[in-house]
Amino acid sequence: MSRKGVKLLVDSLTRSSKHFNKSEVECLVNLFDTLVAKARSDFAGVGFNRVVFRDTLHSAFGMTDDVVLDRVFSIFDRDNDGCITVVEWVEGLEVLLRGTLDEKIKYCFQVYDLNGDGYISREEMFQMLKNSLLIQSADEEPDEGIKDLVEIALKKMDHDHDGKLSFTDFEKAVRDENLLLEAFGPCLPDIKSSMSFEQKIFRANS
Ligand SMILES: [Ca+2]
Ligand SMILES: [Ca+2]
Repeated sequence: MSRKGVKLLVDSLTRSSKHFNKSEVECLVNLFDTLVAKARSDFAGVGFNRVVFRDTLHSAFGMTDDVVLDRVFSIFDRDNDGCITVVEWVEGLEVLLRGTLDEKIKYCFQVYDLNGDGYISREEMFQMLKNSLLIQSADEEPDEGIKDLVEIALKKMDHDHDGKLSFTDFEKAVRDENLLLEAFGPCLPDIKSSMSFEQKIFRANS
């Protein structure tokens, strides 16, 4: 892209950005260009694919869970074409790094709603909890413990008692108790890795 093109892009992204300033947008566009160059010819010049996305989030934020990373990719890739464009990249990172509680509630709900049908089902809670807990647990019968956790979560969060969590259920529960935001497993960068990411990426211009 020409220098003028980049400048116009940065200006327009800065205008639409809720939480990043101009120099931060510039840094993220530079990082985007590096990633596109790494992504070979899949989406030449336009964006990068799932593999590059996963590697990047893995090394930047220590996110390793494939189920979570696949969901995060789908959330970033809003038009569902398998390619992360510069707009999708900046707007996605905005929620991860600077999101308000509202934005994060929406994001975490989308991660946990694995099949995207608008509800977090028992099975989805089970799968998420199993993924995030098994790594730490040496228990020989972990499934029973996880089933218990699912029932506890439903009891606490399923306000309309239909056996699954709607967005309204989830939102209300997290507003009452913020710690429930990542109730079914980590899906946001922890403070330490997001701070070091910002230091590394935004340092150039600040
Ligand atoms: Ca896309
Ligand atoms: Ca679902």
